[in-house]
Amino acid sequence: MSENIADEFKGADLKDGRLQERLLKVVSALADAPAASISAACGGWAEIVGALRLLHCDKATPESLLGPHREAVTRRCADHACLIVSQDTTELDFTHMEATEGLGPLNSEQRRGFFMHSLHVGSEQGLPLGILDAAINIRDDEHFRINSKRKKRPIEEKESYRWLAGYRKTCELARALPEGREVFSVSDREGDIHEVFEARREAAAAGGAAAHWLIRANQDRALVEVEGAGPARLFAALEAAPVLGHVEFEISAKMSRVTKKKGSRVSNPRTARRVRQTLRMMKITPRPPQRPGGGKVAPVTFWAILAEEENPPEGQDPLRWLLLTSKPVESFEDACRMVRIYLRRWDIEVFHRVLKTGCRVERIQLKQADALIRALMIYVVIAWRILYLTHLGRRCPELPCGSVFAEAEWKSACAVVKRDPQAGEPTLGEFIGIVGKLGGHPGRKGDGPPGPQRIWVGMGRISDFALAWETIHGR
Ligand SMILES: [Mn+2]
Repeated sequence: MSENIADEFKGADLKDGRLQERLLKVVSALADAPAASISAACGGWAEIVGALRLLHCDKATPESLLGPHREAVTRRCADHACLIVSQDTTELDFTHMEATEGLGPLNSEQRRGFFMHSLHVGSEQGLPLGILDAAINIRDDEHFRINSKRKKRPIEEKESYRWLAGYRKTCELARALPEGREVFSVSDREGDIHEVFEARREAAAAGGAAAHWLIRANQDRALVEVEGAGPARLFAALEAAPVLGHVEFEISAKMSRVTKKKGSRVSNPRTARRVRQTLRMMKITPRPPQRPGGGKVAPVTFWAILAEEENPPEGQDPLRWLLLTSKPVESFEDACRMVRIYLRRWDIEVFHRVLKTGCRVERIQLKQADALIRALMIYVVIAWRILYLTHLGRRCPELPCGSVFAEAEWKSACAVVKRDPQAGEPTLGEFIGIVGKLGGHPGRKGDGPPGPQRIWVGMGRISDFALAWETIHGR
């Protein structure tokens, strides 16, 4: 259960034995005493960054740094029947870190930074298993200038290749798993690209397992006309389809916060509520797009589900998603399952939030973008560990907390919070409550368990307590 953070970096192929040793030393210094596991990583990240200053070395590529973690993800995945790989892009803004060289424009030339396209892997039940990929894209200034002047082909369109690359990496994971595992690649509206629809057929033709895809539709695609069928456009066709039934789920208020883009108008903040959506479903064949050069693109047949909230509370926008999937949807239950899998996509938003707000990666001060990216690869793993721990605290609260935390951590924190240095070992659930409390979670009835951000802050404090504890009591 207590997987060590150092294990996530063991065997990093840095093509330099000394560098490799240094990386492991840094990471395992944190993983040994005083803080054996998670808070080691949290409390000691200044140390990691310090060490990364030494890693201004081309041999430590982002690929090689994340390699062992990726292997650990694959190993963990083998224990689960269904894996959900969500992909999404997040912007990392270093505009105010003037000293950093090698950054690119974000949505304007004045805003500097880069983009990260992540692949977050979780089980169908929501256990976070790791980050399969974190691909960095630094925009080229000249290219950006030409593109924004011409307004002919937005730069985003060219960058849409990342969704296809993400799907292919998800297929690689599917092929590396034991037989019988089901793997889904999930994305929001940005990922609505015909190339991805085609890619499953390509992957299947290449032999071995291929991942399914589940994508929220963005384009109102023209459909191949079928005699006697209804309207020939995607959205109208789904609206005209018969009602299959209703699906219900809870959403939290936070689910709207991160979807707003910087500088854009913020719509009604969403309230936490129970959502009831009406489901409609259809098998569809969109008309394939025209490719430059007139090459023929074969049509692809797949399934579409319209999930629509009919009675949202006053002042709230209805939740309405049109979902596309390669997974055959043959029943009402199948359609409900696709909606639930789509809801799991939320986990990647939380991951990005922990990375940015919790780990504050946008405040890292390093002279070169390359070094920044190396540091980021380590924070990616640390952010995942926070989510993993938060999840375990909720799902396995009865575990003894010593299975995840070092003795000095739980003993010192209990001494502070309970004002009783002799307190016995709490359960994981109870201890996560204590961590949250130290992180500013009010912990009143009805507040629910603490979220990853509170856990993050609480961990930082506990690592200091643990250090003091060890100084007084010895190891
Ligand atoms: Mn997105």
